Amino acid sequence: MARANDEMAALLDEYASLFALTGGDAFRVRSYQKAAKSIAGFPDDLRETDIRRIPGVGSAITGKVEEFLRTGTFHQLERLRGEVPEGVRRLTKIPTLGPKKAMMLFQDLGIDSPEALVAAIEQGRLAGVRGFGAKTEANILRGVEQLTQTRVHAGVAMGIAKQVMRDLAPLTRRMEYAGSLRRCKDTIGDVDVLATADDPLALMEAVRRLPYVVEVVASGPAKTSIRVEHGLQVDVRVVPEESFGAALIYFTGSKEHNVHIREIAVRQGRKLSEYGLFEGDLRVAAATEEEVYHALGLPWIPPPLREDTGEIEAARRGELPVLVQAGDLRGDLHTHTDLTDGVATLAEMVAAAAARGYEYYAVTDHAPNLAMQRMTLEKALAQRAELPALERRYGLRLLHGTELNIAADGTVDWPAEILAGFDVCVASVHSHFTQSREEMTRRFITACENPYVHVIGHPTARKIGKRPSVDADWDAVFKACARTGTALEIDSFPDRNDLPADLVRLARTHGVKFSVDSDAHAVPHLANIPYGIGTAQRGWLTADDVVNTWPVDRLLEFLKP
Ligand code: DGT
Ligand code: CA
Ligand code: CA
Ligand code: ZN
Repeated sequence: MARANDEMAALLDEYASLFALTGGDAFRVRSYQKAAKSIAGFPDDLRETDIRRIPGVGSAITGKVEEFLRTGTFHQLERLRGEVPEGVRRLTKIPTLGPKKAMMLFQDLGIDSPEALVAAIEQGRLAGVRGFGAKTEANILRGVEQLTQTRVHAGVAMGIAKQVMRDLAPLTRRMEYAGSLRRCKDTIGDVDVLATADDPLALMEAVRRLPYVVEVVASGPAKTSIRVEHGLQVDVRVVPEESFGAALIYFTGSKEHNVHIREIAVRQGRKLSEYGLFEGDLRVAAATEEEVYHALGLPWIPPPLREDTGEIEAARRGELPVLVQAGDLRGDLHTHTDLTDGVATLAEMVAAAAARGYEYYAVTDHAPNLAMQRMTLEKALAQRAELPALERRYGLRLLHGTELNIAADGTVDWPAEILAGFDVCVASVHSHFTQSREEMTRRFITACENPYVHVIGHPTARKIGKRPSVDADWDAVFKACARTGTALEIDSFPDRNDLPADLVRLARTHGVKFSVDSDAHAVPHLANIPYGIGTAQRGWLTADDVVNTWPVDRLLEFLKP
């Protein structure tokens, strides 16, 4: 539970902004805000304090505090909450809109939520409204996106999940993360952890006491939800040992997958829940996921496929793909060194690649057109000259590559005769992100048609939570990739995870091949590969779809111009 002081301060702040929105006097708005600050910063608990001793709290606010201590709220706040609907309050928080314009939209046009505002813009209903030009509308749409962006990328969520699980391990028998994290989604709303424990109450207590807890959202005998850094919530549930498998299926989801398999159970005259598969009172299966799926007449379905997008039908027909695994990779085709913007030397990167057991490894430092990297042909050739000695020393095949820049017109940094000297060329969009769909599509197709371009690097160029994907006719781009034998990269950096899974699956239907790479700029980045593999799995890829699982001879054949 939050401290009473913090709760009261939050209510007063809310009251201040609602008071301002409804045309309240600015002087009083400021006095509410000052009182809120003062209460939040007061060292003693509100409940055990003479409220009048708190600086900035006059008689009007004392009454509100006393009412809050009795009822958990105060009536003036509730009245304003009634006047300004919840959706309008969210509307006023859109960073690029501001409260004044938000209230104007509500009062004059009846727009009562960010969702309604987006719809109005999309339907052109704001055209001609004073102060809402095309540029403002674009800014508002971005602002709405920021407002609703509460998900974190899988790297952040995985780091926290692993930390929580390490810290709780001594109190648990079994523990797994479930939810979207286990399904290998690229963004995570909250982390779900399941555990079995000899002393569930002690485990719940330990969760509440984790040193990085920002807020205990809720805590009971079987579930505790905490908020940690980045505003991320972690749900830890204790489940019975004998139904761990059924619980793992349930809390792994997705919800759509769960609904579908529950229907299958119902058609069998059974009932499926997080406690197991039941015939009447008889528990037919519950202990392991395999047991539950088999009892439903299905093989075990890998979590990344569990989205109810055809995996249940495929499972029933015995046609689930044998998904590519991290262990299938024989090498990495996109990595950097301190010759450009990496932080490790070539020798350090190669040593780390060898330690991972790779059979081959491509060094692909940036090409000259990314001006700040100060790359030159001389530097690239000098790097190439170092490879044979490192190859002998570490016993793996080194490929000399480069990461080219796809210019606005689809051309790349070097002419054919220089490109021909590289074993592998990754080509990526690093500029002109906002070209029109037509221009961007043509740009990618031109790059694909360059016989020396083997892989399109981080194809959408998105940075999760920071930069949107570029806009292109992906069907047309993927057709060009298939036709020209150009692979698409799945960049494993968790803030990129690019190509995203839905596009991976689409590209596969066009017959495109993929390269799951680290894009490492430092030794630890080589370990990001599981994020890219998770995305490949969500895209239904098998090892054969991924060129860097292939033996080196088959790969070199693919890399011929
Ligand atoms: P997230 O957290 O938004 O990234 O996505 P999930 O999939 O982790 O969703 P979450 O945390 O709300 O719930 C975890 C799993 O629990 C979800 O994938 C399926 C299951 N679940 C939650 N609510 C329901 C529900 O109402 N019905 C069913 N069938 N399953 C649910
Ligand atoms: Ca979740
Ligand atoms: Ca959850
Ligand atoms: Zn790049």
